[in-house]
Amino acid sequence: MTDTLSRALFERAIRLIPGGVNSPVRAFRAVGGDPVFIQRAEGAKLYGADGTAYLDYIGSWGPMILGHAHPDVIRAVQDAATRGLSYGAPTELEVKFAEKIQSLYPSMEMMRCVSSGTEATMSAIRVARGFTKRDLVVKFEGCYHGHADHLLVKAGSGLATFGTPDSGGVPEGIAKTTLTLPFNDEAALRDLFAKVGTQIAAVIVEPVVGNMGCVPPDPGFLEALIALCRDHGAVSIFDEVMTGCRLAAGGAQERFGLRPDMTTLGKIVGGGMPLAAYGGRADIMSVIAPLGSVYQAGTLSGNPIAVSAGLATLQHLGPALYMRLEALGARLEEGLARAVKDSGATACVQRVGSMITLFFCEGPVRSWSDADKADRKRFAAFHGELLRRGIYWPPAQFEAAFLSGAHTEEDVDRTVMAAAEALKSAS
Ligand code: KE4
Repeated sequence: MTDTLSRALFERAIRLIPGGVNSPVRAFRAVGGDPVFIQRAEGAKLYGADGTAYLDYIGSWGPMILGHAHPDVIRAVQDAATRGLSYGAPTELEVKFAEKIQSLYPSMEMMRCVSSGTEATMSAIRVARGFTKRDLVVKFEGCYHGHADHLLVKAGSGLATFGTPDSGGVPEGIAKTTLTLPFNDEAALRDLFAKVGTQIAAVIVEPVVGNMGCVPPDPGFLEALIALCRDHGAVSIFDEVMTGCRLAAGGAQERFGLRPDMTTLGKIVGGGMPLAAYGGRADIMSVIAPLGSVYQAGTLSGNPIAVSAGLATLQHLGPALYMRLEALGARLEEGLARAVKDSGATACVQRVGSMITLFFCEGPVRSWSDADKADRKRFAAFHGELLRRGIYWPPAQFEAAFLSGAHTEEDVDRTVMAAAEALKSAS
């Protein structure tokens, strides 16, 4: 279902932009129908091309934890813009940003700004390879770390065999340097380290997975991952692009009391502007140019407008916000679980903080092989029913939905009611 203005815009867009979108998930291919073109957003609402208001559970795929167009963030951007948009030279803003990030992420003894989560993870892995002088990288099925070649890799035929490309354009030679294991499979990780531990440069993980839907770590899994890396001289990388400042101001590592060797951040830290970062132990980060031999650079890295938006966002990440997000998240989770039960649908709800997913399969979902059982068609029907009721849920089963500080209890109750109707009519 789309408004006629969105439809007209989509017809123009598909002539010039592949799929009519600048990022694939926005094309609604997983749920059918045409994407809604958005003209503006405020608080917890998106407004379509025809002015229709939608309750937003995407939040720009994570960044908008305060809600859209927060006055302090808008003011910071407007104010910064009057001093010019980009200098290509160091600024006090970047120092303040680095100090703020380190206060939230003590494991990030040194850090560098980049402009996207992909750049952050790509750079972190290059640094880990340069520091360890090893080639192999381990990731987990169902985790997404951006679109760098060596991260668009799926598991080979046997468990933990060399990776095979998960995208066109990725050479076999690059894919084979990435090994893929099932998330939450500590035994498989232990076994892999026993076999090739001396060749592993890094293990990268979403500490709470958002990219197969919301999948929490089993108790002890992350602790074992960090310990195995330490014992074998590999670098543990928490990809907190999504969980950073989402699950706590200090991300999953604060929530779980963990200290990875490196961390990548994005999304919320830029407040909706193109800003991301990677960092970690000072000895590891000392290999980066101009200090060391590992090269990484960026014209707009640490851009003053983006950093101003980020700093204005970070200043609002206090305990009251996370208490509110936890309460709203629990209310939504309970309501959706009740709606699933009442409808008799085969589905489960999984949540950590303000990240939540309704899977159309039996729970619990602990890994990609569990998530892959989800009924995509049922999800697509559910999504369409919600959209018709003015609820903009992520247009893909394998994505997390997000609450913001701008959502209200009434918004959540309205969403639960719409979901109950959608579950009944989509069954
Ligand atoms: P970006 O390059 O899109 O800024 O970040 C890549 C990335 C890295 N790590 C994690 C854990 C991520 O979730 C992402 C990007 N997330 C997707 C949503 N699942 C962004 C939305 C999109 O691709 O359009």
